[in-house]
Amino acid sequence: MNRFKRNVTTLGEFIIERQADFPWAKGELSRLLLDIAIAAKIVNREVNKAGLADILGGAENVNVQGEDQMKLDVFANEQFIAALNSTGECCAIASEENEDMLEFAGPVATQGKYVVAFDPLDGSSNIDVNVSIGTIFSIYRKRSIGNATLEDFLQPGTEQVAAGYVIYGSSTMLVYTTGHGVNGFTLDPSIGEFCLSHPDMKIPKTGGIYSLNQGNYNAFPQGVKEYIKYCQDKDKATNRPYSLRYIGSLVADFHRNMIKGGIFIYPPTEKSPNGKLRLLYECNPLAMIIEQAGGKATTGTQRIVEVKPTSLHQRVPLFIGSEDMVNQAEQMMLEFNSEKSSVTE
Ligand code: P6P
Repeated sequence: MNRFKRNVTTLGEFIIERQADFPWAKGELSRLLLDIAIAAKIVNREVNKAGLADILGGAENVNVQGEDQMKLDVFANEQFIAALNSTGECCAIASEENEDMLEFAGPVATQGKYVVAFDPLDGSSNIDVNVSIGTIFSIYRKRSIGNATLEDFLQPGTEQVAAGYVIYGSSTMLVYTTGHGVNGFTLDPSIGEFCLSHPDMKIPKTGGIYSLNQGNYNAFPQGVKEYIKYCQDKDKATNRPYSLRYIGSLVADFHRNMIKGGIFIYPPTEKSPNGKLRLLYECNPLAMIIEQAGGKATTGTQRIVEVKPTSLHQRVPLFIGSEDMVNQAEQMMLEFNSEKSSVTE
């Protein structure tokens, strides 16, 4: 190996090399992605010492979801908002932690070309038990003339210009797509850089892992119950029974399936007729990533990225992962569920 050639590609180098993919975006999208990465490094630093700092425990606030806001949630939300505000490219954001969209002040409000929807710290209930958690983000071009409007956030997932997630786990990774494949970068704390570790990620076409909260079994639609039985049946030819793995942290369950193959399902239940997960900043970005990696993402009856959003915090059922496994689950939803699973609020 040439001793004068570095064998790592940093996120910054990679984004600049790939700038040619976007003749229309003279570096703005690159700047946006790099600022998101900076916020991720700052959040990572706090996540890694959450057990030490007094950052654990409820922040005495409750977010729009009615969930206790852990202090790290609030911290992460503030870091990503500050990072996106500093880019000069993002004019407004929508966050799981904020009831309404937030428009940035000054000239960027009208000159900024992008809006970003994000979940700053998904799976935060796992923070104090040291389980992997994550950030998920989705980037759209602003369509409105002048200031951003709610409509700019209610574009279908097919209109995303970029999507990604950060997983704060045994290592910290940033995985993103701009519609030209999926690439994963692992944070090297010794140099404070995300380095290309998983080029051109592809999810296996099938897998041996199914991931859902079995505790809700009695509330699942019949099609999901039938699919669970299918996963548990013994069949050598299709390597069944599959293994049930459920971390309870979406990004961690999703990332495991990206690497090993598998399916993650958050179905409709009586308590949550449209499932629990949010279309704008959880399902759509992960759906863009999985499709770019050769997988599939549906509501059980409709392609996730084709759902027309109607509100910022809209929920949809989510079947996502290896193409063959999602097809099988969808087939059972079609066969055993007479009523279509609706995707209204
Ligand atoms: P349940 C975490 O609270 C989260 O939003 C996702 O990260 C995770 O996939 C899901 O909820 C787990 O929900 O109902 O199985 O505990």
